[in-house]
Amino acid sequence: MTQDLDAFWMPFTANRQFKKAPRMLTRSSGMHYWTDDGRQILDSSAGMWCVNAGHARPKITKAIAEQAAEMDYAPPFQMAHPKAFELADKVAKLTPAGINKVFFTNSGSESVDTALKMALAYHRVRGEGHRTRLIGRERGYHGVNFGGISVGGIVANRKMFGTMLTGVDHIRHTHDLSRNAFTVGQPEHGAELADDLERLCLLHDASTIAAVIVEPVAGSTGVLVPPKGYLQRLREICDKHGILLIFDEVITGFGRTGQPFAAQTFGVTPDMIVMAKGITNGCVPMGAVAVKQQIHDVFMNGPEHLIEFFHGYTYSAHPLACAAGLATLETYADDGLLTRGQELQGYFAEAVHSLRDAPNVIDTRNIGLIGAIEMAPIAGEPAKRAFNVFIDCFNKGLLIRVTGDTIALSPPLIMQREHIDQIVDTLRGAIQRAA
Ligand code: PXG
Ligand code: PLP
Repeated sequence: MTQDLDAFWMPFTANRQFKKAPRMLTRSSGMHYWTDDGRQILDSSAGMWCVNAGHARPKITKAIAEQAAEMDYAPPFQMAHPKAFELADKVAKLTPAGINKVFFTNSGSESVDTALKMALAYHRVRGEGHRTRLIGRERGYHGVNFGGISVGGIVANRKMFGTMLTGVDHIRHTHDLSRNAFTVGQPEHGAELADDLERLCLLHDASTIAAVIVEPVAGSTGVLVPPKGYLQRLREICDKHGILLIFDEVITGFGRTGQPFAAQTFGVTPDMIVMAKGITNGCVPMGAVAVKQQIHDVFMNGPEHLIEFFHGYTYSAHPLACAAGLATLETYADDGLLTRGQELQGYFAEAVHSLRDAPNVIDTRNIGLIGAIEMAPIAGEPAKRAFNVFIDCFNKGLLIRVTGDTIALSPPLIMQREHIDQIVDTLRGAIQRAA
């Protein structure tokens, strides 16, 4: 390796380990990456849950190139460009009925903080400024900005950073291997965990709570599938107490669970949907918050020449991102990808659960085209076993994501059965060698 790796402080990476034995990707197409030494790597994580249509799709790369040549940038404050409206309209048509206003950001983290600010401001504009509390969930991941780590529930992402947002509380997570291990699809047990929100309503008084934010399927903490009835129950409690329900669909959006959004898969409509990643197939950074009409409408008062919501980013609705987003949604439609999970999830589930008898596997779980294999940690060395499996797989031509001792699978939605077979065969070998 002749390249100097010194200056780049890598995000969420074991920097010293990486720089001793770098894993460099230099090209991608369809289901695959290629490394700097020319090896083909099967992508079982859609990059990082974002390349849902597979890599280097011609329609998308062409749209980005053309947009860059035609208009590189347009100010999004008090100015606009046509593709921003076109993309907002197309995104709104994919979300559940009633959710039809779209605010653009550049990432999932920015979308989360945007949604939290919208929720607080919404109540204030309505004369309920006493609703200042935000409720998250243990093991939730909502990005890395201060709002997101405050409502998030991952200890390592919070403990180094001092005081979080005040007035935040958390409901319990739903992960329960004692009752639900090796469940295919949604777990039977745990709907009652939603009642933990009632506990917080009693503790704080519901009139102080602005919003609850949850991932329909928690991704980053190891694929936690919601128990049957759980999300319905959360919705009921929020409705009863006038609390906004925010779904963070950064990983579940754009076809991952067999519908455009997990809200549709689970039949529960939140008040706001946070999205990112798949909105541009990961090609250009972009995020968005989609909200119900009435949330938007309460802001539309006061003198018409005044700004209604004091929030936005230099790169909100960036022309390259909008061009990529429009081409991405066309590509999803061309290939039927937003519902393709429905035909493939049975085969995928069988493959994932076939690993239940591999050494040290303590759970296998799945929903749509998301799979997870949880392994018992090596005594005294949490996360080491999964990391060993990750390195072994990479050396054998497979890219996986691991979190703690859980392997998370979320391949591009274009995958064929033979890719699923290769993923599971490679994993089985690596898990055996990690025993
Ligand atoms: N919310 C959720 C539910 C996410 O999964 C974010 C917010 C933040 O998005 P940005 O674009 O700011 O990273 C995410 C991101 C993994 C993994 O392997 C998942 C994410 C990011 C990195 C790794 O589980 N999700
Ligand atoms: N910091 C400074 C000094 C700025 O001027 C701006 C934007 O104008 C920002 C931060 C925020 O940057 P962005 O809009 O890209 O989030």
